[in-house]
Amino acid sequence: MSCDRMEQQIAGTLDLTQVKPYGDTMNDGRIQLSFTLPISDGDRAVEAAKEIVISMGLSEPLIAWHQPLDHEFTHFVAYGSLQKGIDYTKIKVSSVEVCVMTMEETDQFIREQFGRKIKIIGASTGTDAHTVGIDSIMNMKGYAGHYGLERYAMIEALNLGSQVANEDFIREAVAYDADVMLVSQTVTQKDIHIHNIVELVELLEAETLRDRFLLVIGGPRITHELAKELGCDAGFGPGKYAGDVASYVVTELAKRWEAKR
Ligand code: B12
Repeated sequence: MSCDRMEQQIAGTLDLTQVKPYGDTMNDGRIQLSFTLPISDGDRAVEAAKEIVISMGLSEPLIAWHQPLDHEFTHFVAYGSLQKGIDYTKIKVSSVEVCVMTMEETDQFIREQFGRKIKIIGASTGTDAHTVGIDSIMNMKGYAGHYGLERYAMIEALNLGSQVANEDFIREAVAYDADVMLVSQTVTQKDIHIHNIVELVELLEAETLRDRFLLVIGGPRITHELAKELGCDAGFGPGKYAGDVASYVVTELAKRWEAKR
């Protein structure tokens, strides 16, 4: 079947105002989920798992797999069908909108627009000990085939590592004369990431430094929307790499420089 033909068929059955999960056929609403119950494995446990699936608003529950984790806990893989769809046409998200450039294009852009290297400082701040996220953006090697900022000829990158106090981060950023501050936040227990970022923004504001830096945050539960809400310039989550950040940063800095001229 040609792609056009397939698209027509999908167009005939797919209603974007009522989108449901796809299992075997369009609109069947079939989903797979897994969970653990604090009960012993057995026939009663399987029945309980089916009721859990129904209590989630799913119909046609099927327990495809169950296994005791120990005497009192059982893990289940279940299927069920969702009856209600969602209106995809009404969904709006706020995300960083920028044309992503290659490393070479970014370097060339910096040469032409600024005539000097752009300085970027980064850290995983507060008590957060996770470094892999900030390393993946900043380190030479990068992540998943995407080189990090240290590799860019026209970017000077300083990675302070993890557990950097906000006060120290600001002091280092000033001493480095950074253009951009990058913050990584991985732990989100008790909203620690939010408190941490709010504190950083407040400290920057108190020292009238907020406008001096482009402030970009990232991490597994960071969205652009959240970043803006917290007073940052941009936010990046999973699936974003050095190229996305570099492209955003240089484009935004160029806009600001242009506005000041
Ligand atoms: C490795 C790891 C550790 C290692 C960290 C080693 C290191 N040097 O980083 C160690 C063992 C030390 C560790 C410790 C802890 N961990 Co841990 N850890 C993980 C694990 C397995 C992987 C994280 C990771 O490296 N991901 C890979 C990176 C590349 O992904 P990423 O961070 O999302 O980064 C991407 C984007 O988010 C984005 N990004 C990230 N940062 C930035 C920054 C900027 C500026 C930008 C633009 C983009 C960006 O770009 C990256 C590439 O796309 C996760 C579970 C998991 N599978 O995710 C748990 C996890 C993150 N850890 C967790 C916890 C709870 C802890 C501990 C608190 C455990 C404990 N009780 O001691 C401690 C932390 C102590 C502390 N003070 O922080 C929880 C966090 C739960 C939560 N939501 O709060 C997780 C989710 C595990 C879990 N399911 O419970 N951990």
